[in-house]
Amino acid sequence: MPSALITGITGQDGLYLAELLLAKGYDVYGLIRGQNNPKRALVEETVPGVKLLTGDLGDLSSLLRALEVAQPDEVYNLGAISFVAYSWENARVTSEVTGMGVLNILEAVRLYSHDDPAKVRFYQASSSEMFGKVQEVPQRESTLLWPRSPYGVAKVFGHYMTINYRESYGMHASSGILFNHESPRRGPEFVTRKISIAVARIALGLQDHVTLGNLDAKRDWGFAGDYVEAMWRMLQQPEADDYVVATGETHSIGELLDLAFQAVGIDDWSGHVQQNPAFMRPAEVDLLVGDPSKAQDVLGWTRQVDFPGLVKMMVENDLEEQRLLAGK
Ligand code: NAP
Ligand code: F7E
Repeated sequence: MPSALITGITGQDGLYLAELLLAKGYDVYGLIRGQNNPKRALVEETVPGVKLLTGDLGDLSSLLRALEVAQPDEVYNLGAISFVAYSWENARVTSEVTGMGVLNILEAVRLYSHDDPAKVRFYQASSSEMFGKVQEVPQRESTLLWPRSPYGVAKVFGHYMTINYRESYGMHASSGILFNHESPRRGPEFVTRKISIAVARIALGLQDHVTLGNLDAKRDWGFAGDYVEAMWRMLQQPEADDYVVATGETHSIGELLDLAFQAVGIDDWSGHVQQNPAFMRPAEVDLLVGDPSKAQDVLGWTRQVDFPGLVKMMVENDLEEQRLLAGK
């Protein structure tokens, strides 16, 4: 039975990846931080087959201990401070976890695999935020990186460190440059989930409006369940490499609002949406849209859920959740 260790097990992608690997017969270990992590119960309930190990990406010795227990064939480094807006106010801690944390886990894997550098296959969760001020459209693996947020800068560090460990030590270390991917498990601070929760609550008469920032922002949004499949496929390749994972389509916040409100039968949402500069960012990324050709050709990966299907899935989930919470 192959074994895998996932950092970021309490996050959106950690849960989907754990489900995928358990279904494939893996022995799955998840790294969980803190003495009383509030999301432990969620992980235990959603993926009861996962064995939780305590550790933190900032603590090399905890990572070494986790590797010794899990004896993994594959390590998926999904742990990060991942909210871009937060990264401007907390640039230092974002750099330490999202950037230096990658060095810590790479170094732990290198030390653990000292007898055979390719013993463990390693996945790094890189991001389209690394493209920032985009240098070409669509963005592909060879596009020059120009990050526009402390989060993006930290991800660039982790991305190049992963490539450096592959080239320096012969590690099987791959980096997935994933564009935005969403789901009913998305954190409520991200715009898709913020909107799906608000629309559900508006439809149920629990609130009147939602306050957003830049409505002109555009993103290449896919479904997280599809994207963890690409992560796994990367680690099944004979050679480690880097891949863009995206839909190849871009949509605005306005289009997202159209679809979300349509899902609850509201055609004109103008009275339900307000704007507040507090949700604007010091710098925005430009036209983010990825070219997934390499992932399609080499990994045989294709997305299953399209943008309207994703928005409908999220709003329907939040209608159900908010109804239960409100006792309706
Ligand atoms: P997420 O829901 O925000 O999850 C982040 C995870 O990182 C959580 O489990 C969190 O644990 C953990 N974490 C935070 N600080 C840590 C630390 N010091 N040590 C160990 N773990 C720590 O993120 P996601 O959406 O699942 O994304 C997974 C990864 O892909 C992240 O690296 C993200 O940056 C990257 N990514 C995401 C997207 C996307 O659109 N979702 C796109 C590209 C790349 P706690 O619960 O304890 O805080
Ligand atoms: O913002 C605009 C905002 O916070 C999307 C992370 O997973 O994907 C994610 O980062 C857009 C931005 O995601 C609000 O200005 C408008 O242009 O949902 P988001 P993100 O910043 O794209 C990348 C690929 C990652 O790697 C990250 O980890 O939406 N926007 N109004 C707003 N965004 C938020 N959050 N809230 C608003 O009210």
